[in-house]
Amino acid sequence: MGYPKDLLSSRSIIKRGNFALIPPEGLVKNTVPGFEQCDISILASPRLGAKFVDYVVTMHEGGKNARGFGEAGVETFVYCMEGRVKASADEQSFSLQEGGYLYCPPGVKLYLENEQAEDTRLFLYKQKYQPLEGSSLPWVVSGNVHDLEAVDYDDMANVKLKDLLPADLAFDMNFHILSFEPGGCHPFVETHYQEHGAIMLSGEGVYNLDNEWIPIKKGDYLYMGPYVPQATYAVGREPFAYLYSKDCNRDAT
Ligand code: UGY
Ligand code: MN
Repeated sequence: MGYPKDLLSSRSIIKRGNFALIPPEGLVKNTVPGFEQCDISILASPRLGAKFVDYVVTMHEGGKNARGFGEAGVETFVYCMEGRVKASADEQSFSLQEGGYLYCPPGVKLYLENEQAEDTRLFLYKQKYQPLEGSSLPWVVSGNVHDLEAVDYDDMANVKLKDLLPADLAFDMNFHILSFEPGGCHPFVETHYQEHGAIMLSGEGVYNLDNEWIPIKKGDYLYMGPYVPQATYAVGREPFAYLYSKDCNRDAT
């Protein structure tokens, strides 16, 4: 017989369309067609107010998605948080380790296969692609964040930014990593049209969302809706870093 954990408190905060904090201890396993030998949890989705869908996936030994992920007109992205996965964009295959990622444009399906006997942990994303008249379609992109150049964020030497996808109008969104040294912070409280899904990769901080200060740490997931005021301070002993998506290169609709 199992015993309940703590039913008297929860760190989850859900403000539909505004922001949400989804900690790992509250996640449930979902069945998503195509994923076998995988524990998969849906994070932000249109039901929460997001235009995209985010997931965390733990692939066990033999874990795979052989059906292909991504419907017509949908772009997909996978990031390896731990382990090793074979990620394919149709016939083009990549072996992703920690920090490795693959973007598939609309019309290209994403196939996944755990390459090791141990578990592999992934962050997964999909969104309906917004074409731009007169522009070509985006293309398959793969890389590892450890090979990317980090730039100072807004001239702040203790905050670093990495862009994972090309700065090209063909792309309607990008993934970034922001990393704050302990004590590092945003230069101001941002308020913007774009939305974010963000998974905390390391460290801990205190996040201001809609003028509410919320403790946050590695493993937590944040949804930040359009216009939600947002800023963070890093605390603790190691850099506080997160991977996040941001829509770009399109006019407001
Ligand atoms: O790019 C961004 O909008 C980013 N600085 N937002 C955030 O970290 N909440
Ligand atoms: Mn932002």
